Amino acid sequence: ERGMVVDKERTFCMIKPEGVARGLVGEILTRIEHKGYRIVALKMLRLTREMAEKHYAEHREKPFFRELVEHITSGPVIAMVLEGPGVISGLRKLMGATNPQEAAPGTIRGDYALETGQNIIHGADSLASAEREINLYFRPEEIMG
Ligand code: RTP
Ligand code: MG
Repeated sequence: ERGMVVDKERTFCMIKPEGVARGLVGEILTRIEHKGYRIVALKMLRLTREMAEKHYAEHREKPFFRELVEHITSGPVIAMVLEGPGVISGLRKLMGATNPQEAAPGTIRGDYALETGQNIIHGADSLASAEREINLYFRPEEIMG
């Protein structure tokens, strides 16, 4: 049935190194779970340069790419798959704007960050990105049905 398919929407989410280092993992997971999204996969890992370059491939030509890869590989991150109705755009709303100075209070970036390069959390920005990123970090058997 169509409703079932929509409820099973999945996205990829990452708590970036500064979020882990600052002890915000519990707070962020709480917000995600209280909203009603289901965590269906979760791991802590440190990205290799190769993984980081794949993850942010869309930004390869940007002036900040080098800095971005340095940053995301600088410490352990939490990678997750989240599930729920409208979770791709819903997670982006919980995160707030890319520049935390423009992110609304009540959002994760709005409440806990001040710099674009230290904006704590990543979320896939489309269905295609979500599928690509989930496959980059997780094998099918690591995702709970
Ligand atoms: P993300 O991919 O990390 O979830 O962030 P986003 O969609 O909100 O923003 P995006 O445009 O995809 O940028 C990816 C990350 O690159 C860093 N950034 N730096 N210096 C700059 O102008 C600049 N612009 C973006 C940020 O850390 C951003 O999250
Ligand atoms: Mg992005």
